[in-house]
Amino acid sequence: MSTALAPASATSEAARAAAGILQDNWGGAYTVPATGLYPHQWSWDSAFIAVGLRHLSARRAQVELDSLLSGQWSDGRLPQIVYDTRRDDDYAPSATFWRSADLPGSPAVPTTGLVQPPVHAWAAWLVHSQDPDESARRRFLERAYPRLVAWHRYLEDRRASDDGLVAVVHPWESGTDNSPLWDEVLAGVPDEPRAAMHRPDLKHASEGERPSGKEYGKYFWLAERYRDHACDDADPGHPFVVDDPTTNALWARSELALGDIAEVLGLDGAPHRSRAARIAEALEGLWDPDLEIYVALDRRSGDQVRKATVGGLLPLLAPGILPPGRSDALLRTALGPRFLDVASTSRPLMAPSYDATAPDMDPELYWRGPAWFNMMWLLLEGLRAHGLDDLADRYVEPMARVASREGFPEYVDPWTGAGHGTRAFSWTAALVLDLVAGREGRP
Ligand code: 9WN
Repeated sequence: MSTALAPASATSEAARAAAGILQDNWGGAYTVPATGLYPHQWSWDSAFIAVGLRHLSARRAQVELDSLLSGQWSDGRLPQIVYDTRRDDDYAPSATFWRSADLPGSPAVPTTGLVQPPVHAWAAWLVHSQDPDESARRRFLERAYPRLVAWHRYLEDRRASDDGLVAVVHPWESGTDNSPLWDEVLAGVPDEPRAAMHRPDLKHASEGERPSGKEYGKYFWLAERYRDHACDDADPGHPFVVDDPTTNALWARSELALGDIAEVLGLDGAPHRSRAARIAEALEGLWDPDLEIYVALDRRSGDQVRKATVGGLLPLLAPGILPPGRSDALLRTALGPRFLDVASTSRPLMAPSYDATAPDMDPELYWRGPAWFNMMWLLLEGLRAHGLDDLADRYVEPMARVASREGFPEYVDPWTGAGHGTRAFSWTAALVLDLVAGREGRP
């Protein structure tokens, strides 16, 4: 089913260009995030991509998620990357680095052992809702639901601790790789992996826009350690175990979606809603009353990492289950000078990934300041969940214009919109398409 887009306007032009990018990056069963920099299938990328693809073809959006779910491990984990072995030299760490076939419970396809934030159940729900008939015809939810339940069970059984929150064991798992939230914990991680490190990413984005060599050394060291412990989460000496606000907020949001999916399938949605409420309660352990935002928590030291990042606003996605007053406080932070700064004449076009008032905020450096389209899409969904549709709508056209002017970049300077990272980036295209289709679909 296709959504008719309005005649020639800046937004419909952007939507047309976005559709072209998704076509170019489509490989038959999934969409690569970018043909040069990211030549495999990525987990949360596929979920965001499916949200946009549903406007072009509900069937293709289902196939995108089906193909990611076919990379699931027997313990339920959905891997961060499903590799295309034809491109093994073009991205590091590669399938050869992970050797997933040697690990117990790995799937038939080569993958990483790490995961990414659980946005999939929500994406599956949105894909289904776009065309429920096509979804029913292809038994999409029947296939996806048990796998999504197993995925959430993996998170709960293997990654949640007594605090009720899921931990990430590598910065790549957060999807916000070099966020300032990880600096303190990474300080104790060695930066020299045993194997030689290869950086094909630097062929596609400049050094000043990517994590540093030292950070990469730590990323590789942690990945080696996790792999060499058979990707077993019960490794008491693993030095990076952190409760991440993005992962936990999306887990709660996706549990709510599992409730909706269960009901369409004639099952009981209540256990999913209760679990979502428990996650929201547990999120209180990440609340920073001074910054008025959710932060990270280092499980090893028990200390909070007190920095304001855009992921800390994402509990806005689960309004009904936050404690009284939290939504108001979070909205103050979202709309205030650290992020959208709505009262200022120099307000950004999109929310920065990191506190605009922090002295080390860098508008060009990856997850340390630039604005990302997925985070802004999530934040706008959070505003809509609070009835702020008019405000959210105001961002759609400027975002579509910037994306199109800059060639659908991976991330942008929040104020000027100047593009950074790779171009023709799939989730930028998909989410612009979704924003435009959503706005045009509203009266
Ligand atoms: C590591 C694919 C991925 C995104 C992440 C983003 C970036 C990879 C990298 O690209 O991470 O997973 O090599 O830097 O940070 O969110 O999923 O687009």
